[in-house]
Amino acid sequence: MTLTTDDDPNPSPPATGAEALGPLLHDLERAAEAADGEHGADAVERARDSLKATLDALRLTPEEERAMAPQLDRLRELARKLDEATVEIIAFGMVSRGKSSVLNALLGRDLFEVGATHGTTVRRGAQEWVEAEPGGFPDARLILVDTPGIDEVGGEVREAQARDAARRADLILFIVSGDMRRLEVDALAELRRHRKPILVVFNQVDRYPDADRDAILAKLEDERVKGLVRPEDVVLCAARPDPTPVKVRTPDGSTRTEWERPAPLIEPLRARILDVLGREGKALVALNALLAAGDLHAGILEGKVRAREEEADRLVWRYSIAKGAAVALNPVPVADLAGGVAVDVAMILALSRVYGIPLTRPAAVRLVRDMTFALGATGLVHYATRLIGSGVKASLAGATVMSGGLAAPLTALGYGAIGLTQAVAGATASYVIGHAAGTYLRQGGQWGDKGLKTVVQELLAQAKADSIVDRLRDELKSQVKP
Ligand SMILES: Nc1nc2c(ncn2[C@@H]2O[C@H](COP(=O)(O)OP(=O)(O)OP(=O)(O)O)[C@@H](O)[C@H]2O)c(=O)[nH]1
Ligand SMILES: [Mg+2]
Repeated sequence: MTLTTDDDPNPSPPATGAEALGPLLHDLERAAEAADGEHGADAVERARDSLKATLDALRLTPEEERAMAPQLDRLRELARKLDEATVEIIAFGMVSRGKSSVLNALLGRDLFEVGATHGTTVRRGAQEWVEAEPGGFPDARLILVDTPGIDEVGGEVREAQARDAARRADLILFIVSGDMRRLEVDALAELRRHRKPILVVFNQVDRYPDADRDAILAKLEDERVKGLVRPEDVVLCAARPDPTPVKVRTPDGSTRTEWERPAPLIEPLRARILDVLGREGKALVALNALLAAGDLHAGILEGKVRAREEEADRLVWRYSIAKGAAVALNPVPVADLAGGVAVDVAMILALSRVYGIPLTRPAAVRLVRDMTFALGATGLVHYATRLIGSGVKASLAGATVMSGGLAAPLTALGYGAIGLTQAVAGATASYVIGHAAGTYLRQGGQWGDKGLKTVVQELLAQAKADSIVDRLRDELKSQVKP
């Protein structure tokens, strides 16, 4: 007897859409190259095409569409963002570093709320930066995004919002106002891991005497952010300098001291942002969209796989119970515990549909036969016989099927009486056969390196270890009543 069914009509691999990831990753690499070179010009275009192809190739069922609506919305949003050439520039950092003030200074208007108390900004806010136009990327729509501080006490949700926004952003302005704290260095390192372009903005420099400022700047450029940002990406700024006393001459000729807020020092930052975007903007936007799309796509595929596995588990369980009940109601010799082959064949055909690998009935019959043989050899029969020998046998004489409790194949099998133990052994056999078939189908219709016998043995051992046998017995007891 053959133990493999690899000679079955060659089943096609499951239509998970996994193949769609190929081109996406390819484009990702090319966009990454473009970000380093001068080929950013058509990177946006390519990213957009790739994203659309990815969306088209997902081929989700309506249930999957519903279950993964948020991820799909994000993917569509990314496509839209590319269409509109939207560039998100986000202010990120600890509370009261001047995140909102920096954005206001860039805008030249106080559109974001500023406050001396920690935690003034409580949610993400966005404003279009209409006046700015990066040279090499004239059709870009620049959006300035404000976020809550990442360290606010009790502000875990806000912190999560800020981090999420940072992961979406195309360019991050990491605002500090002095030597960096541990938390800031860690956050910076995390953002770098997401391959985000970052400018470290040393704000509030008006508060430091020149010597202190230079010392902090040297430290920032050197030890603290070494390897995380280039020295030229650390920019000095005074977005909202403290008011200073100025002498004003009154109409009567005398002088009076008034407090006035000096003009912000923002030009170096503005120039640096536009310079970065002018040179790398398109490639950055393309790369960022593809990175995000890659994550989302992987998540969607995982979701598909998870949903499929859950459906397969439910299906195997249902058929196992049906099989147990079939055995309970039809006296079969102990040696033929897999009697009710019809149930197993129906189960495997149903499973093959779940995994998108069409199996013919003869192929399913052959699979069941081979697995049953391997199962017999692994001692399920002996296991059951031992149970029966030790007097566990519980007669279900005159059993009737509880209405609605069992799957359809059962009703065709008539009523009889036999021990619960045989029923449990039969159900366990189906359970193992079902999960073994799952392994076979998941591998695209192959047993793989382990081979059929090892797969079956391991699953049987696992079923015993997981008290599956007890659970099957409990459910059979409640479903088949004398
Ligand atoms: N001296 C000085 N003060 C500044 C500067 N920028 C901001 N500030 C002050 O710092 C305080 C906090 O500014 P915000 O812009 O609200 O800081 P934030 O980081 O947005 O704060 P949260 O929203 O609470 O996280 C305010 O009192 C600002 O006036 C600056 O360049 N120099
Ligand atoms: Mg703020």
